[in-house]
Amino acid sequence: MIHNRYYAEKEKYDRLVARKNQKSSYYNGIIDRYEYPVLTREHAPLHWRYDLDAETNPYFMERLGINAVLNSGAIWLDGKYYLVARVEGNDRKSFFAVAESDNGIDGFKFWDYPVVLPDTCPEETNVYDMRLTKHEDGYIYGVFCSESKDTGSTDLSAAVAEAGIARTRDLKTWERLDNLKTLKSPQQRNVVLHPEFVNGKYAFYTRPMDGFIETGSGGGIGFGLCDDICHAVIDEEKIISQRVYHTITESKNGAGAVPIKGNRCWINIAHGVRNTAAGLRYVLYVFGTDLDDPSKVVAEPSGVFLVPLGAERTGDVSNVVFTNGAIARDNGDVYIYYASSDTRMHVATTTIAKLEDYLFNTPEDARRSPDCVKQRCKLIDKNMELLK
Ligand code: M1P
Repeated sequence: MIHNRYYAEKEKYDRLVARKNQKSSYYNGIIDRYEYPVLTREHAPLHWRYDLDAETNPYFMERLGINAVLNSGAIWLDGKYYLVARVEGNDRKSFFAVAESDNGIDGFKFWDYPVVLPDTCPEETNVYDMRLTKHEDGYIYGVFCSESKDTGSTDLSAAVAEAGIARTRDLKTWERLDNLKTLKSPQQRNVVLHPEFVNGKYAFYTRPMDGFIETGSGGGIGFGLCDDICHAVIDEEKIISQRVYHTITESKNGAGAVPIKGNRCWINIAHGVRNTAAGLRYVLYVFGTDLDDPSKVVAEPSGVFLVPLGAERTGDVSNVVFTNGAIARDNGDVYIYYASSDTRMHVATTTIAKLEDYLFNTPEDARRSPDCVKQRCKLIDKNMELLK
């Protein structure tokens, strides 16, 4: 028999899923933010967490709790918005699960079962942060971090991060391909597959790293080509977006959402990390690459695009915003899905026209305070004339 308490909890759950979201009062002319997160751990269905049976669960306890719902890949498919979320159990292991919504800003509901990826890597301990690429070859690819214990180290926490690759046509049945091999980089995280062939090859954005946490000599966002997606190997990675001293990418620089094809460039929404006395701070930034040669940066507005604000600033890993999914509709509307503090998912909306205006008309980083003052005084001078 189903435990009585289930019905009360189910009512709460249904109310949460049905809750309408609305734009917050935040304004910067670039993005709209929303009042509520779109996915939280409370969005995980009750039947994933509780044994509903009154006999075997007399206290109606969570048996397999969910700790967080975060970094989600995103895709528009057959009239619906889908997120493939990173769901982290109380046991710290992550898995992927599909949530769908009719409008992209509220009503996200998880499917009854999580994604069951073929278990092809016995050494793999954890998977997370899937980027979904609708590729021109007809498949939807999920590229994600595949983490294993570093058995060559005496440090218990030492791990190895690689890029796992799976593909599907419907988000239901998944085929696992070989992990990406980058011959010159020992570890990879934040790898993204470009949606189009480049010179007839599959093109990846990479993030070379010396170790699991520190990127070390890894200079930023790399770009590399490969012939065979089933056994993907990249010989050469070209760093297209460097880490730079005293900028938001000083400590780490990683690709985020799959690039969006604009009218003037590919729009890349990425994350930059800097170190502070309070630990690492993750923010989003945007850069544009050439439509014919996505390894060539053509627009680099300075500074942050989206930062953690208010309640977003706290969570399991505080002071973090992270994106690995955005949806661009044919009418130019863009939905950017981002996680705050490794805990819950939000949406911010904008348009391709606004993103391109931002990309090409925001001044570049002047790199030094005196030059930044000059840059600001120029803007103030112009405005003072208008305000006279
Ligand atoms: O904790 C913040 C983020 O840390 C990692 O990102 P990066 O590889 O750039 O340091 C990722 O593990 C990501 O999942 C996490 O949100």
